[in-house]
Amino acid sequence: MTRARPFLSSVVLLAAMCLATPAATLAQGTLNVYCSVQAEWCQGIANEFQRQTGVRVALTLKGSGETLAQVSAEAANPRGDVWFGGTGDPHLAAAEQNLTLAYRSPNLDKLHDWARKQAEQSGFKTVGIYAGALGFGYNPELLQKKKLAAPACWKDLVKPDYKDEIQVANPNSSGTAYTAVATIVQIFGEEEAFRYLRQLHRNVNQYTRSGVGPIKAVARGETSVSISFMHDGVTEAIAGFPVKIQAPCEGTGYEVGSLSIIRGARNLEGARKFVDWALTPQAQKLGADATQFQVPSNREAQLPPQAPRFADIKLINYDFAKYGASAERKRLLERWEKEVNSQPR
Ligand code: S7P
Repeated sequence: MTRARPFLSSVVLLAAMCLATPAATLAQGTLNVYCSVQAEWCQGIANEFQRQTGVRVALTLKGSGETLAQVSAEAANPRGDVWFGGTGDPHLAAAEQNLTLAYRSPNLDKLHDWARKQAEQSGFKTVGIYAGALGFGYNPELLQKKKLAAPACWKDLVKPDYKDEIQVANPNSSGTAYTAVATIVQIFGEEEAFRYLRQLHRNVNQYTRSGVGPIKAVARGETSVSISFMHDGVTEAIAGFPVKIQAPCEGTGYEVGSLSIIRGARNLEGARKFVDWALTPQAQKLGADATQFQVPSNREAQLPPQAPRFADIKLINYDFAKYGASAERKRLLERWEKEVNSQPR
C-alpha cells in the first residue's frame, strides 16, 4: 500500500498533465538540430518549434566549417537531423558531397530569388534562410585612444599602423572567415589576394575559432578592428558596447545563410516539418527577437530596421557556385594555411 502511493500519484499527475496539455505540445520525438547562428537565436528556434509542434529539439552549437567537418565525419552514422544557419558555402559543399538530402519545401516560392537560387544550385539539398554582408567592426574608443583612424577600405587593414590591431577567424573552422578569404580573392584576383592576406597576417593579433569571436573582442576592447558580418556588429552595439561597423569601399562579399536536412536523418518527418516552419515569416522573426539582424529570406518577413541595408553597401557578385565547391574550398584553405597561417608575423 505505502509503496503504491507514489506510483499512483505519478499516474494521476501524468494524466492531469496530458489533459491540460494541448496535443501539439505532447512529445513527438526528438529533432537533432546542428545550429550555426548565435546561441540566443538557436535557443529561440528550439523553444518555439518545440512549443508549436511538440517535437523536442536537441541543439548542438557549432560554426559553419566545424559543422561541415562534423557532418562529414558522421556520414556513416549520422547523428544530426537538420543543420540550421551558418554561411552558405559549406552547405553547398555538403550538398555536393552528398551529405545532405534534397527537399522541396512548399514554402520555396515565398522566398527571395537569392534564397531560391541557393536551393536550385544545390539540387534542393539546401536553401537560404537569411543573407548578411561582410565588413569591418571597430571600437571607436580604442581607436581614438591609440590615435588610429577608422578603417574604410580593405586596403586600410594592411597599413603598418594596424599592427596587432586586427582580429579575424580562422577560415578552416569559420564560415565568416572563409567568406572573407573568398571575397578578397574575388575583389583583388587570387595572386594579389594572397599577397594581401600575407600583409594582413602581420596585423592580425589572433585567428579565432568562431566567426563572432572577433567582433565580441572589439566590443570588450580587446582588439580595435575585426573582419565580421556587419549584422554581428549591430548585435554588439545594441547590447551597449562601443562598436561601429563599416562596409569596405572596394566592395564586399555576402553570405546566404542556409538550412539543410542531413542525409540519414533519423527524424526525417520532423526535419521536413522544421524546414517548412523555418521558412515562414513567423519563424524568421525569431532572429531579430534574439537581436540578430540578417536579412530574412521569406519575402513577407519584416526586414528588421536595425539590419544593415544591402542597398547602402557595395556588394560584389559573389560566385557561390565556385566558392561553395568542395575542391575550390579545399584548395583555397590549403593555400591559406601554407602561404599565410604558417608564416611568422
Ligand atoms: O552570428 C551569426 C552569424 O554571423 O554566424 C554565422 C557564422 O557562419 C557562424 O560562425 P562561423 O563563422 O564560426 O562559422 C553566420 O552565418 C551568421 O550570420
